[in-house]
Amino acid sequence: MILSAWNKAHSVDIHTWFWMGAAFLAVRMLFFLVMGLVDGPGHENHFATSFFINLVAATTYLAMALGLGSAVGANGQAFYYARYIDWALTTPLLLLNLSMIATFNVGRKSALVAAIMGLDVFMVVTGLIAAMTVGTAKWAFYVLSCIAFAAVIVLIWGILRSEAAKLTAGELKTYNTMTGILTFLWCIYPIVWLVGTEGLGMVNGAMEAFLYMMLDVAAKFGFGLILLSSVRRLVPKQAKSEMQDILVPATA
Ligand code: RET
Repeated sequence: MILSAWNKAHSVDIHTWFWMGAAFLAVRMLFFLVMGLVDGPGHENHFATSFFINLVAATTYLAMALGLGSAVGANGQAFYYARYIDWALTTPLLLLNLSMIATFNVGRKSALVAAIMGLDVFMVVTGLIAAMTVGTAKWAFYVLSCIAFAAVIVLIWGILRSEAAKLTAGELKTYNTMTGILTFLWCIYPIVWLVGTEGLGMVNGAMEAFLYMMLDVAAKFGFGLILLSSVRRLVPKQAKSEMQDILVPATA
């Protein structure tokens, strides 16, 4: 099989990928901290969430690199529960970043934003249960997780996007770019899970760790970078507060 041949040819130690992930994400975390302090006013919420996302991820990778955060599942195979703690904390914040762009003020659409973030946490928790179990339970929870994921995607392309459409053309463009990148990258996770050690076992742990590391770095690091370069180009704070005055009575 092609994948197992690739695995043998590239038998890099799993911890190499964890150390690389920790290093990338720590640098990124420091970048957001410095940017937040230097360039904060007007964009501080974006900097704060991006900083926290990278802080959690860098800490998770450090823990995994040091041999922590794994347990043996019902199938006798070790799995990293640390990933799920990371995702449970960071993916809702990535969606919060997106919601901040779409709504300008998330408080206006708190129920919608809470529903999106709640479904996302449900997706991660059911994914963890799938990873820990075997047989019917594994696949039932995998499907549940995929349904929650699909619901998140439908909401961000549907109701949340229609909120972004009420703002400026620039905001909608940013929203579409961010949502497109997010959808593309996030769709790869359930595929890696399926072929990886927690699913069908078609790729080994090192290959799985490499793929997740690349995805995590792109989803947190790349997404945050594009987000910040976009929000800095968007309408100035003054214009935004006028926009809020218009939006609040209309939607209250
Ligand atoms: C799992 C397995 C079960 C089915 C689904 C999954 C989706 C996971 C996703 C994770 C996204 C993680 C991100 C991390 C950022 O650093 C739990 C793998 C649907 C979408 C973006």
